Amino acid sequence: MKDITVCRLCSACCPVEVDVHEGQFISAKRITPFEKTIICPKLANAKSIIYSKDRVLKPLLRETLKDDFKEVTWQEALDFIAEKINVTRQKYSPQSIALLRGMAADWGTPWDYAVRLMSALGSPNAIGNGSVCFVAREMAHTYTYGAITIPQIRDSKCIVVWGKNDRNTAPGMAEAIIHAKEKGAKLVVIDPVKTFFTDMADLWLRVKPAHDGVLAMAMMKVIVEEKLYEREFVEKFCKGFDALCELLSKLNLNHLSEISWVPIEQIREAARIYASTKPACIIDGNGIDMQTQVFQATRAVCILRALTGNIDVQGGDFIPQPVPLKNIQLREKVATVPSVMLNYPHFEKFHPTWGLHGQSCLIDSILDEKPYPVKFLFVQSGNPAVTMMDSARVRKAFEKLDCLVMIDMFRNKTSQYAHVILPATSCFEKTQINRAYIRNCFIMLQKKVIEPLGESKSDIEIIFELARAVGLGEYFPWRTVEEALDFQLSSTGITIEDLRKNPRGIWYEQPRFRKYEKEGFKTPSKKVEIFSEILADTDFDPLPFINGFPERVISFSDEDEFKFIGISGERVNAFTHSQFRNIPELRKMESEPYVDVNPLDAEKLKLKNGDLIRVSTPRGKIEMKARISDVTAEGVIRIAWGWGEVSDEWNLNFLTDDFERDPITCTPSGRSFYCKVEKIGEES
Ligand SMILES: Nc1nc2c(c(=O)[nH]1)N[C@H]1C(S)=C(S)[C@@H](COP(=O)(O)OP(=O)(O)OC[C@H]3O[C@@H](n4cnc5c(=O)[nH]c(N)nc54)[C@H](O)[C@@H]3O)O[C@H]1N2
Ligand SMILES: Nc1nc2c(c(=O)[nH]1)N[C@H]1C(S)=C(S)[C@@H](COP(=O)(O)OP(=O)(O)OC[C@H]3O[C@@H](n4cnc5c(=O)[nH]c(N)nc54)[C@H](O)[C@@H]3O)O[C@H]1N2
Ligand code: SF4
Ligand SMILES: [Mo]
Repeated sequence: MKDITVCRLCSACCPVEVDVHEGQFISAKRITPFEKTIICPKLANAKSIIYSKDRVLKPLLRETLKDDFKEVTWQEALDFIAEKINVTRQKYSPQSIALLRGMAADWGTPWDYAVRLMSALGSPNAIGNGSVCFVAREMAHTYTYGAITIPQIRDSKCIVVWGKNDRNTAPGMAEAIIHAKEKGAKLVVIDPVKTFFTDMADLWLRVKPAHDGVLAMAMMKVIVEEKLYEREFVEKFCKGFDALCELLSKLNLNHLSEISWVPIEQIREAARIYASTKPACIIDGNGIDMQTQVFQATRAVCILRALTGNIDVQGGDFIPQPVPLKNIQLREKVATVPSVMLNYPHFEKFHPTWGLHGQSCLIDSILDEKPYPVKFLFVQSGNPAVTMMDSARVRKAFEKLDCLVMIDMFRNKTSQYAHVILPATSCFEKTQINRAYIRNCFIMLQKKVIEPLGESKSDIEIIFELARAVGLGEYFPWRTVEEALDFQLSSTGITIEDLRKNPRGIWYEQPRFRKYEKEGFKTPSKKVEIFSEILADTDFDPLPFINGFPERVISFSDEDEFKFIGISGERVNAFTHSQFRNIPELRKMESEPYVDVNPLDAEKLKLKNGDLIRVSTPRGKIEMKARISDVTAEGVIRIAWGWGEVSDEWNLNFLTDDFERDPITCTPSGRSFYCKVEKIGEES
């Protein structure tokens, strides 16, 4: 039997057709409108992931971290959790209970239920990892145009790929880029690393890691000085253009070129191509997200779109028309309770449902007990012991907790600090509405195609169970997940039944371009805010970098010993972050991690391919084999990402820093840091 659903083995959220036989998952393939398609190895091996012998299929419990886990019934696990929650509430406060959410369980409807549970408990501390992922980017877009824009790649004549590698991370987007390029679109790629797309590009700007803000300002300077901007759009629909011109006039292009490592001619060429080829879109990605100045750097990129009038036009960057689901998060119930993120008030509030994403603050509050101690933690669909910056600090914090409850399909390094593991289903064993499909006027059901394995339950059902166990069942009156989803959908006129009948999705409304002409933008001034009205009365730059570029954008830059810039490495097709190294078919594709070293550096360090090297920072060290290649520039190394799940020696986040953060979005630099590289062994 064929069935249609959404794959959520990574955050690309691809629509897929699944072959199911006698209730067993057999295979799946991506649904794509393009002729040239990209095979996803994770999906190709989804069967091995779903039926992996490592799946946790019953609740696991231990009284103390010294004990071994024992299989228990759901009732026993829930009773244990309810007791610990009650003790925490009495001894400390409801807000000493927190929930930390990884990427996997979806920022769609499951997140709403997790937040609702925390609100009902009286804690504002449902925290996601979006400060290092796309949420910081989304805030920068929102402060500029009122929403995050969506690149209209297929119809674009000029595509700027800025810190994104869709070939490995979002195959549908990559296929669209390839398609547009074949139809004649220009491709400009901004990346410190050589990738599939830099090889295909008309122009590749090898920017210095974390210097995207500088580069964006330099491109703006060219566009303004050469009068390549869209005058009518800027005059009618933007606020702050004069202030921008004044700022740009003070910047020196030679200096910007020097600090961003991009030759002046390339800056000019990129600016000219982007500003004069219409329509054009910019695809911005995690290469900019995980920087300590993500907010202003992304704002600068956003302003480039505005200057060229590429907003809300076909083939440009579209302003989405979200599907208006009911907001069920109950955050109003905890509105007066300070969260652990109280030092980042803008980030906490910029979006009605994204919620809180300063995960670093959670670690602060466990360790420093300010504004109060967090003592009880749920970790849902994440592996923070590996994926959060400064793993040693994170682990020290987890050791200090009274209780940690994980909700996951597998054990992982974070399990070392867990008292309970509640077994979650895989994405193919549950029904939910996927966020990717409600942000933009289109809605598709991620539909259960096989029954949950063992005693595993979907993330939403687990929240229902937890609520009932702690006496908050009244907040979750729905008998089934689908009934709850229908309640959320009731404001749209669409039902789950409609979505089932239309498995390929439903347009809530057709996309409308140039909406701003009638409606304005959803910003305080109703214009594109080159100059942010919200930030005008704060200590933050209302215009990106109006008070200069931050001196230090890469951690540890003032330490003499640490000469190399380390970049957190490629997301390879076979894995999602720390996941799937336990799946033999996928592990065969990438059996061990490497540090990519430029040949000039290899010569200086007397390194051969396969030699063992130690990479260290003031935070810690790792050891991996060297791979000599020109993917990075001289002085820059790239360290394979996600391998900390296999071994602590390979945990890149033992090197990263969690103290220096973007002042608005709390984002630490997981992307780049200064480090020391030493050879410690010959090729084996
Ligand atoms: N240095 C550095 N740090 C980084 C990054 C980097 O590139 N460099 N990347 C950052 C980014 S962008 C992100 S998003 C984070 C990712 O951080 P995490 O979200 O912690 O990453 P994963 O390793 O994917 O862990 C996901 C966990 O969820 C489980 N899981 C999978 N599906 C489900 C499900 O449906 N339900 C439940 N309950 N569990 C499930 C998996 O078994 C796994 O244990 O890491 C960030 N950290
Ligand atoms: N296979 C696979 N797919 C995934 C994931 C996965 O783990 N594995 N994770 C999912 C998640 S949660 C996310 S957030 C997305 C992220 O997906 P992407 O946004 O594509 O992120 P990355 O591939 O980490 O990095 C993108 C590019 O940024 C470049 N880069 C590094 N530093 C800089 C810099 O300072 N400036 C610029 N301009 N570029 C830089 C890198 O070299 C890389 O080519 O992928 C999702 N898809
Ligand atoms: S890229 Fe692969 S793993 Fe990620 S959602 Fe798409 S099919 Fe699934
Ligand atoms: Mo992410």
